[in-house]
Amino acid sequence: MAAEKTDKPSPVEKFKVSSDYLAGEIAQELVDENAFFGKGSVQLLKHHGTYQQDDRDRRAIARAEGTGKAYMFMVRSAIPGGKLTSAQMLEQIQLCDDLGNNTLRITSRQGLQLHGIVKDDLAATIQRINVSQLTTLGACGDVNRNLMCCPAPYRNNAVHDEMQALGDKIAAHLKPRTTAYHEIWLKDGDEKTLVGGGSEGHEIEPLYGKEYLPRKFKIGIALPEDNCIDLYTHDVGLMALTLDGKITGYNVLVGGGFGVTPSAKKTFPAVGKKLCRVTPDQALDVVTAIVKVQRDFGNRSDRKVARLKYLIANWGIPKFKEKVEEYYGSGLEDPADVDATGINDHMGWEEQGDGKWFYGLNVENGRIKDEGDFRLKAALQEICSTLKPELRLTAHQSILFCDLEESDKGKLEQTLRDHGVPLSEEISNARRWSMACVAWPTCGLSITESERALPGMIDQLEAELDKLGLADELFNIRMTGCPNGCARPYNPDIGLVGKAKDKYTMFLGGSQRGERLNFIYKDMVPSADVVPELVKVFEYFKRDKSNGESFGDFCFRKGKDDLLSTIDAATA
Ligand code: SRM
Ligand code: SF4
Repeated sequence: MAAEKTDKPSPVEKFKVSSDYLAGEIAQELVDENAFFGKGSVQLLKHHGTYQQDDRDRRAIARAEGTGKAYMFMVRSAIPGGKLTSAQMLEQIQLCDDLGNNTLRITSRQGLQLHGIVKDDLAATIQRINVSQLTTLGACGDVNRNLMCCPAPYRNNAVHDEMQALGDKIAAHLKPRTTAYHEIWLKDGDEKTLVGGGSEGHEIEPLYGKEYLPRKFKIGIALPEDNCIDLYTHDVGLMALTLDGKITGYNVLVGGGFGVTPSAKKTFPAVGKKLCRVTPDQALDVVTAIVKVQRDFGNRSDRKVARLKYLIANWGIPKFKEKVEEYYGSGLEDPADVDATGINDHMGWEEQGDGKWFYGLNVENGRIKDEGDFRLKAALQEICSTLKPELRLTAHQSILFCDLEESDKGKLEQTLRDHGVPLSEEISNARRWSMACVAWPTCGLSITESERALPGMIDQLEAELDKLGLADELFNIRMTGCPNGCARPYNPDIGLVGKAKDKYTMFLGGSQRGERLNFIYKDMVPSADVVPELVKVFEYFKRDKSNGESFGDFCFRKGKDDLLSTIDAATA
């Protein structure tokens, strides 16, 4: 599936190449009278961290009124390891109130997204994010995306700080260097060097060149005993190997990725495979070599099969490794025989190892909002302006308040309670381990509801699990509004993927550890039947699980045929 050099480049390739390093017509179109950008700019804008969208809830009304689409923009900040200050969070919240749709969203890659920005406010939004010393550059587009890293601020040894430091180094190294970002969005006098790009000239795109990468590229760093960032779903996953509290090296996993087009048989989800083992000193250069191999050999004619996972499926690991070694300049050690053994969502109180504390707050589907008695946005504003903790965003769309004193604990909990925000400890396992992508009304690709549908299903599931005496069971459930997989639904215990209007494909048999794909249990399940269908499987699980077996491991052991035939027989 690797493209032949003679294959015609895809239209997006042409837009990139002719854009003078991502400038294109964006600056001119930004000030025209339209509420939207043209086709080429829409593609280029992604590299600047913004997507043109329209309010899909309003489409029918707009059609009836003859007013056309209600255009608006999603603006994504890339935040390596999800590490940000209280002041930066306060500015994003202020932005969502001033210019967005009054909500802010923590993403499944430890980033932040604003929705509902109109074109006239786009530049001001990006400027304000930059002034707060975050950036949207490279948050989307055919470049390295937000780098994920275990966010837990453990300080009993240097392991977590070292992983984050490596992540910061890789993220900075792989940032686009184009000056177009600064020229288009930032005002004179803004701190231009703080945001990743340089100001030396366009020839300084030494890694990406004018074509950038064939497709998005994702990198994550985690530990085998705590795969909280879902390492196997990344183009490149670095699994830290430790001895006596020190990082001795990293196992490099390659070729994970979840986007699928069910009608195109050539597409598939994949979990990363072990490539090699590197020392901490080698990690940056080996990752860079992998990026360069994908840059030079990834498919540039068919974007459906342009991710690294297709190059690896086409070549196989030995050939891919050989090429990486050639680009790196020497041989690479075989990987260690280590796999993920566990996961920690880092919710609740934990001592950091330096006498201070962090608190993990579960944020349902990452949406920070004030709605009725639930006032998370106001609670965050108070916490960030009084306690001023350092913050970390998790890969589960949640938030850690870090570096707190023992004496801050009461104040933090009271602030959350005063604003109607349930503490993580009060949330059921089913809800705490659930995750949904954005989908309607902003995502242009969504087929079904996701973020707005999952909470209601969890309400039902909680009641059913209580009845079955399974409320304490630990399993993860993830929903997406289409098969692109933004909430990573192809490796958890339960995956629900929007397939047709109000219908989902049900996947079972993954695990919280994330190391294997789940399988399709039933297709085209109407939303109203999702929980009843799950309950039947939970009933079987209750009857037949072996000691300590998790729901996902049980489904995996039984397999699809057994699950279907046994459950059909029991309900006939
Ligand atoms: Fe995603 C596209 C939202 C994580 C795979 N994703 C989109 C777009 C931009 C829709 C579009 O192209 O028009 C969605 C914007 C919705 C909106 O209204 O905000 C969108 N993706 C998200 C977020 C916000 C989901 C969330 O609920 O948190 C996540 C942002 C992460 C970030 O901060 O960078 C998000 N997307 C993911 C993940 C999970 C991950 O990276 O850990 C995946 C699966 C892993 C992977 O990349 O393989 C993912 N998104 C996709 C794909 C399929 C890619 C593919 O290889 O085929 C698309 C569509 C595409 O690229 O063509 C997509
Ligand atoms: Fe949109 Fe599909 Fe991603 Fe959900 S999975 S945010 S519906 S692209």
